[in-house]
Amino acid sequence: MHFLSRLILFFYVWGIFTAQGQKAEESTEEVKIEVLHRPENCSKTSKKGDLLNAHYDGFLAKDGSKFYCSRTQNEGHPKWFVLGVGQVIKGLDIGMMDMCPGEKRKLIIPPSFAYGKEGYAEGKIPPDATLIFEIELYAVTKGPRSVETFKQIDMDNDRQLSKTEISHYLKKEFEKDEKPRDKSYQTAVLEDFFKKNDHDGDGFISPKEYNVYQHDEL
Ligand SMILES: [Ca+2]
Ligand SMILES: [Ca+2]
Repeated sequence: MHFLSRLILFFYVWGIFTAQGQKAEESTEEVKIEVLHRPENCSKTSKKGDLLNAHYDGFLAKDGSKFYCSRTQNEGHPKWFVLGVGQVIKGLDIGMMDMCPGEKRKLIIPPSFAYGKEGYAEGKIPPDATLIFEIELYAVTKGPRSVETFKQIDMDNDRQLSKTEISHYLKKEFEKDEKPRDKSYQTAVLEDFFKKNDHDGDGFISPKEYNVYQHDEL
C-alpha cells in the first residue's frame, strides 16, 4: 500500500477509535430517572413533540439548595413546554420522556445535560453543577407543532397564525381540560407563546416559526 494511503487509513481508523472513546466517556454521564409515583392508569405517555404541563423544583446536588420552583412563578401556574425540542435543558428533555399525567419523578442531571462548564444566571447555577429536579406532570397533550395543527389553527388559510387565531385555538384546548382556566391565564399563555415564537416580531407566527422540527413540510 502506498505510504500516503496508509497514513490516511491510519488517521481514519484513529478517528473512529477516538470518536468511540469520546462517546464512551459521554455515556458514563447520564440522566438518572427515579419514578416517585406512577399512576395505575397510565395509558398515554409523553413523547417528543408533546406539549407538557408540569410543576418542577430544581436543586443543586452539591448542597441541596433550591434554585428554581415553578410554583412561585407565573402565579403558581404549572409550566407549559414542548418536549424534546430544546425548550428546556437537555436533561429535562431526556428525563421527561415516557411519563404519564400524574406521574412524579426525580431526575439527577449531570452538568453536560444541564448548564455545563459555564453555569447559568450569574452563578445561581455554578459551573459543572449536577442538578436535581423534582417533577410533577399534570398534562400531556398532542404537540402543537404539527402540520395538521398549524392548518387547524390557521382559520383564514393565509399561512400565518394571528393572535386571534391562536387565542381561539388555546380557548378550545383549555375547554378540553378538566380544570377551568381564567382569562388572564389564557392571555399570559398567548403572550408567552408570541414572545418565544414570533422571532421576527411581526405579530404573526409563520410556518417556520411555528414548526420547530418539521421546517419543510408547509
Ligand atoms: Ca391565518
Ligand atoms: Ca413572525
